Amino acid sequence: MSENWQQCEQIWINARVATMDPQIPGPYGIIEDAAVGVRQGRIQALGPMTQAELERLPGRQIDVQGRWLTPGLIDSHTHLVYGGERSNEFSRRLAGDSYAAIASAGGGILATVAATRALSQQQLTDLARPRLAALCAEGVTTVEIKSGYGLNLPDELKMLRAARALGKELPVRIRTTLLAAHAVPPEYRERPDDYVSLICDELLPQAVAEGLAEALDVFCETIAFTPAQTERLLQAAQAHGLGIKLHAEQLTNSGASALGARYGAWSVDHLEHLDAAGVTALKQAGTVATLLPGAFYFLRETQLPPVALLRAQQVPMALATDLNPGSSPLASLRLMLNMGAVLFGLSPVEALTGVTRHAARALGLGDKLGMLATGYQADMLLWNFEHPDQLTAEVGTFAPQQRIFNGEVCHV
Ligand code: DI6
Ligand code: FE
Repeated sequence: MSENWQQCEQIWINARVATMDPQIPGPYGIIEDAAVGVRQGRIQALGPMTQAELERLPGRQIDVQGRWLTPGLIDSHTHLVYGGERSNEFSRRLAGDSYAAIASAGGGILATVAATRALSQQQLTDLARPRLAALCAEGVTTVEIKSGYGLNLPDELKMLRAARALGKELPVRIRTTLLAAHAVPPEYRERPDDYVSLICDELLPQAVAEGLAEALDVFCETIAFTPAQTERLLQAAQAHGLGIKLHAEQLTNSGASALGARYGAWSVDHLEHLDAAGVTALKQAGTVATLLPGAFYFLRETQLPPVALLRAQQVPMALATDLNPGSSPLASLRLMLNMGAVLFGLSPVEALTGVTRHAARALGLGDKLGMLATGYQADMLLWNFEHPDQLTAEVGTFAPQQRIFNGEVCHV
C-alpha cells in the first residue's frame, strides 16, 4: 500500500469513477472498483483496489457500493447576479420582435441595468441565492459569475462583491469576471469610446486592486462593442494580468474569436456565427469554444454553431447556462447537457466533458478542476445512475446523492 493512501483523511471505496481524465482510455476515463482518497481538500490517491488492499486502508472510509463518482460540474458562463426580470421581452419575442430590436429600443441589457443599479449589494445577493442554489442542487461545484448590469464603477463593483459574497455563504467555488463592456451605458450613448476609456483607466484597475475579478469579458457585437474597442479592453486586461473571455459571434460574425485567440483568451462564448477561420484560430491558440444552448433555444436562434468543424479541429468545447434574465433565464446546467446534445449534436461524452474538464479550462483552472486525478481538487458527485450517458439523456429524473466540495460532503 503506497504512502499516498496512508496519508488520506477520507477514502471513498467501491466506486465506479468517471474520471474525465484523458489519460485513462475509453469514454469518460472510467475506473471500475476504485477508491478515491482525499487529504486537505484534494485528491491524494485514486485507483482500482482489491479486497485485500481495502482491508489495509487507513482513514475514514465511505463505502459507495458500486455507485458512480464524477467530478463536480462547472458552470463556466453565468450572469446570475441581477435585478428585475424580463418576461415582458419574452412575450414580445414570441410575438415576433427580435432580441437585437428590443435591445436597440432601450430594453434588453439596459432594462436590467436600471433594475440592478436600484438595488443594494445585499439585495442582489439575496435575489441571486436561489438561482445559485438551483445549480448546486444539480451537482454544480464551481460557477463563474459576470458583472455587466452596473456599467459604472460603483455598480459594477457592487455586482462583483455580491457574487463573491455568495461563495462565502454556499459551498461552491465562485469565479468572477468583469463584464463592464456588456453594453454602452445610457450616459455614454454618444461617446462609447469614452466609456471604454473609463473601463480601461478606472473600472478595471479598481476591480483588480480590490481582487474582485479573475477575468475580463467583452460583448463584441454590432449592438455592443466593436472589435477595435474590444482590442483596447483586451490590452488593458492583459496589462493587469487578468484572464480573457469574450462574448463572440452570437448575433453576427465580427472576427472576435480570432481576436480573442490572439490575446490568449481562456474562452470565447456563444459562437453561432463562428466561421472556419475562427475555428482555426481557436485551435492554434488553445482557446476553449463555449457553447450556450440555452440562449440559442430561448432566442429561437436558427444558426447553429459549427460543432462539426470544432470537433474536427479538436477545439475543446465547453457548455454553460449563460444564466441571465434576457437570453437564458434557465438555472439548469443539466438541461444544457441535454440541449447541447439534442440541439447542437454533442455526444454525451462531449457534453459532460464540456461541463467538467473543458469548463475548468475555460476558467483558467484546467490544472486544478474538472477531472478526478491525483492532485486535483476533491470536488466530486456521487450518483446512483446505471450509466454516465444518463447525465445528458435525462433532465430532472435524479440528483446527486452526495455533493462533495473540497473533500467535504455538503448538504446543498
Ligand atoms: N449575450 C447574451 O446572451 C447575454 N449577454 C450577452 O452578451 C444576454 C444578457 C441579457 O440579455 O441581459
Ligand atoms: Fe453571456
